[in-house]
Amino acid sequence: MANRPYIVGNWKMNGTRALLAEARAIDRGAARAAGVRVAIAPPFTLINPMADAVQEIGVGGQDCHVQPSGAYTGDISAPMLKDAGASFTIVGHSERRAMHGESDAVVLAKAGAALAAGLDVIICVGETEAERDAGQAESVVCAQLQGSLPTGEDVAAKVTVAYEPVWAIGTGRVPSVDDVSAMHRAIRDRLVAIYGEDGAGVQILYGGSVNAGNAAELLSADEVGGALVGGASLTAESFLAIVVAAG
Ligand code: G2H
Repeated sequence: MANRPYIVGNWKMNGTRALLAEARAIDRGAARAAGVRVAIAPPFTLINPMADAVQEIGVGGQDCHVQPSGAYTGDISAPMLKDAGASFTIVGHSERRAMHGESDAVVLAKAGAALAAGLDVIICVGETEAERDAGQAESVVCAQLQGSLPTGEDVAAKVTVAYEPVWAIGTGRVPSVDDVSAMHRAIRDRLVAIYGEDGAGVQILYGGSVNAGNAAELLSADEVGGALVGGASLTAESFLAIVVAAG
């Protein structure tokens, strides 16, 4: 059976408990959109109250530490996410790769830690504008996949890939549908090379300035199985418009 479109909100460092009202509204809207799978990755502080407040949507982390516990001041481990009510975590977002110096090896270790804790993982990849201009977009993304994706028995079913061109994140700029299709086809080929036939079932999300106005077109591109949405996921009105576009 084909996967349902998967629409994931990444709230980044936004939201206090007041924003749980939006999550409840998103949850009610998701219940009316049964053909679409919906999730939110709020900041760590909201994972537990959000998990308690919603019924339809998944709740996840935006990152996790590679170790399950220890002297790592300020960090959160995958078992902690799981204990708080998360069912998945994002790893390797470009903001983590750029601002926290996370290499493919670190992203791979984090993905492994998440899987070991019983979480699904959304692994982000994407090229910078300079890399695209240099004609290196596909080779950069494929190298990130090769270095960041965990392997092993039954792992593919727990992995989602998010393609987020760095230059499209929070900028209002998006690639053409043809460019999204070409990259997502290349990612699919690489997934099949890594996972064999299981790679055909891994969902590939597009992320980067997705909004209610451009979602339907971006979601129509080849091999796009959903979207990872930042700014437009912070209100129920804009996020549910994307969910509806995916249905
Ligand atoms: C890309 C995306 C969410 P935005 O980071 O992961 O954010 O939709 O705000 O570009």
